[in-house]
Amino acid sequence: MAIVGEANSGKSTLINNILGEKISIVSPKAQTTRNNIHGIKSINDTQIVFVDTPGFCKTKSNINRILHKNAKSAYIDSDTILVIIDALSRNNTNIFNFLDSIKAFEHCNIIAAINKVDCATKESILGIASNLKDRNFVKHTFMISAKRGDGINDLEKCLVSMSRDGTWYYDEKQITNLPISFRLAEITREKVFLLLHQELPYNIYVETEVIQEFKSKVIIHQAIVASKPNHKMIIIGSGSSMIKEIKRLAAPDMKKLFGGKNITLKLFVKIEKNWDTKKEHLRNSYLA
Ligand SMILES: Nc1nc2c(ncn2[C@@H]2O[C@H](COP(=O)(O)OP(=O)(O)OP(=O)(O)O)[C@@H](O)[C@H]2O)c(=O)[nH]1
Ligand SMILES: [Mg+2]
Repeated sequence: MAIVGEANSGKSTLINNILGEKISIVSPKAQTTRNNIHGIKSINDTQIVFVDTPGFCKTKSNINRILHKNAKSAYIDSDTILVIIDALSRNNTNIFNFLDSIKAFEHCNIIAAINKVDCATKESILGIASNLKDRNFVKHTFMISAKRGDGINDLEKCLVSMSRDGTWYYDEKQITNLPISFRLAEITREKVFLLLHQELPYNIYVETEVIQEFKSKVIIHQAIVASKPNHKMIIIGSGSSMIKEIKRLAAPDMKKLFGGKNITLKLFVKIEKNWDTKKEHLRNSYLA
């Protein structure tokens, strides 16, 4: 099943909460997620594959075009589409237009979740709920807080009840389809999203180049690939302060992926002009 919605509506937060482990990075900035990220949950004899997708956003960059293509490839073939609506958003026209555009998808169940009810006003929640009520092709509506976990059990129960017979795609214990190199790159990219601002986070990608795993420690070599020389300076920071901070925040998250082994993170910053238009770099950044 695909989780779709506008950028920043809480899709990745939801998938992490459902799985009980952080598989998809989260930030207060729009367009954090770039790929279709599979989170797998096996409950008794049912396996649900949740696909987190890049959020819709109206910028005209090349990356944005790729992100929309990625999201579409996830929901177009899904048996269930869960549309997340941000109750804190001032304008939900786009997401309702999207909902109406999938009305004719007769092959799949369409359900909706109004997210961030922990912070939203009653008026906003009820306004969205009433707009959803007018759309009878939306089979169920949930009010949730992806951050706090409110309403998530009911949502999961509903998904289990809608599941169809078929073979499992993944091993019972597997929780994601993502290779470790990608998960490590995403951890670093998340820290760049948290620490740096304006257009910079959108103009970088992170590539895990080497992972050396020993008995009690792991050495990870990564490149942060930027497109402009001044971005490289900002990422490094004065006296390397910024890159040190990125490492300081990333290493503990990486440690969890290696059963608590000590992490040495070696980060380098490279410049590749217009990387988002070059095939090789799009492949390295898992975008193509
Ligand atoms: N108050 C509140 N904040 C939330 C909730 N869910 C998510 N957030 C916050 O909303 C912001 C965006 O969350 P993400 O999970 O990254 O959103 P997303 O939909 O995956 O965003 P993109 O990847 O950019 O499409 C973060 O700051 C989250 O902490 C919620 O239930 N309540
Ligand atoms: Mg996301």
